[in-house]
Amino acid sequence: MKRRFAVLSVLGLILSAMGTATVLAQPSPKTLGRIAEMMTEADLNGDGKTSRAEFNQHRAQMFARLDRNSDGVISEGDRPRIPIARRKFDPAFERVTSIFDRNDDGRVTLDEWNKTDPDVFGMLDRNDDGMVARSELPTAR
Ligand SMILES: [Ca+2]
Ligand SMILES: [Ca+2]
Ligand SMILES: [Ca+2]
Repeated sequence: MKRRFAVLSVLGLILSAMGTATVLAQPSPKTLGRIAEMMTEADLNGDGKTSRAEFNQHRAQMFARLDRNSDGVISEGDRPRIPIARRKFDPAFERVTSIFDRNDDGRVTLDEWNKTDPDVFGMLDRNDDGMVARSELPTAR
């Protein structure tokens, strides 16, 4: 069983995209690419649009991947033993805790994870139909 760490880079994308509302208001080309990539990844049924449900499911999957021991919390206990895996896990873990660990206890609960601010999806869904279509992505001209 090969645990792919692509998901961690996707997570990095989301976290970068989430930085602040300003990031989305005046995104750099790099950020635009990341956001587009993230929304494409979250289009789980491949219909070219990402629904909020798909977005949430995608996020739940990411939480599950980081919560390696499945105790409902992303914490030190999830750090892989294999050094090469750890090198990839650590930066993601640090980013996650720095953003989501609201009560500063070094752990990110599912509750903390779900309280993201700002609401990236809401900002991307410009016509407010609960879907983010490719044409709504900031990369689209
Ligand atoms: Ca879809
Ligand atoms: Ca855990
Ligand atoms: Ca916490």
